[in-house]
Amino acid sequence: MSFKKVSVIGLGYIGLPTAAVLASRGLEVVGVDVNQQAVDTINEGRIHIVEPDLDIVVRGVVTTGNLRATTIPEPAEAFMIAVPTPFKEGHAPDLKYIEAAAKAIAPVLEKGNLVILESTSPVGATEKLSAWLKEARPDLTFPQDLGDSADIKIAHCPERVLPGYVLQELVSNDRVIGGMSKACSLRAVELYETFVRGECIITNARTAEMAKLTENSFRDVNIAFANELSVICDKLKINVWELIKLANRHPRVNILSPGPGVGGHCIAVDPWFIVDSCPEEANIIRQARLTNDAKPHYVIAQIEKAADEFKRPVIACLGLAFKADIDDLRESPALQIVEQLALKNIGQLIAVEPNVQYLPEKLINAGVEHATLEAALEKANIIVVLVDHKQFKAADKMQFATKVVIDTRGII
Ligand code: SAJ
Repeated sequence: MSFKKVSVIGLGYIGLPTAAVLASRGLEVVGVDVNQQAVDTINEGRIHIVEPDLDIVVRGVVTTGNLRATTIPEPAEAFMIAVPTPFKEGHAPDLKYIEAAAKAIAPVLEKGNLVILESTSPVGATEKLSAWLKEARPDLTFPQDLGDSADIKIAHCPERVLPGYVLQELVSNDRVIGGMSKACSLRAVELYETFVRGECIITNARTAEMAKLTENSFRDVNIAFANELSVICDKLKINVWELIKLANRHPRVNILSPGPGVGGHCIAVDPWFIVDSCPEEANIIRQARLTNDAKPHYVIAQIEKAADEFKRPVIACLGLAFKADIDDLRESPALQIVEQLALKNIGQLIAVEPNVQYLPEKLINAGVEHATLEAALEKANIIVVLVDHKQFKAADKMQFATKVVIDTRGII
């Protein structure tokens, strides 16, 4: 039986694009979020996040009536949970948003429903979700007890889209579908096949959870290798960018790029879920996190050293976002570096971030100026490249010739 009405819980960077794409396939989609402002914005056909082309798709599906947003869950045939899974103190995963989502949808669950957990989750989270649902609805049966014949079908289908390319990757990426039983997986595949052109590959819920964590840990370990190389090369007076380019000529070597640290809410978070589950075993994974988290401090020390050569230098920091060509400042090493520099009072700070209208309040209060690239280049003694935004890559590099440049992204 094909799906007619689907509910997406959590209308953020993953939930909203997923809801919009499902709605664009003609399904009735009800998006649920606790944030009234986000709900109102979406119902006006607008969006509260930045993602290329998402505004056009949302406007279209809200106009046709295929997508509407609400704060109160209502019955549907399938529920897709796309809420955040941050970590608590000590890097233990915090499942409170999944638990809240489970409690919110439990009253409207009906026999035959499919519940999908899309949020990146530690191994065992899907089983916990099912246990929370069972606790709230003892009148229904669940796959941990009755397997294929349970009333409710539950699966973990981790999102794997890259911010900035979400609309393409939602459709083109392969999906890992980890059902709590075979029937759960098959039902979830039916839902994903309404919009995914990639392959839907079936496994169990625990393997699907671990697959997502593994992908992001793999990338974190590889970036840590590049970041460690950059520090080694500084000491040995070797240009790390040239070195990596040369090493990558080897047919089986593919080193990623060093940077000012690893940001975002995925790669800097998910490896900790593995470390939390297996603290004795996950040594390389833990060390990669520590190496990447140490990089912003290394960059700050480099800037302090450069500033020492001036009386009170003007320091222009290019970029605040956690990576190129997005507006997302959450968990950004660039932002962390500028915030900490502001506390050190080693000069006048200018931040250039073309993707945001205003600087975060913390920076405004600390006296950091928000300027255009041109204005910053004119005034600055020291230029620190923190993000490889397209505007910075396109700048005339002669403008940097007379400045002290600390280029954490290798674009100059
Ligand atoms: N970074 C580097 N050097 C590199 C690549 C990245 O320093 O060579 C830094 C970036 O600047 C950024 C951080 O790493 O600060 C993370 O950026 P990213 O582009 O590697 O990844 P995210 O966080 O935007 O998205 C990742 C993706 N995962 C993988 O590529 C394995 C995406 O597919 C996931 O869906 C997403 O995490 C997620 O939601 O988990």
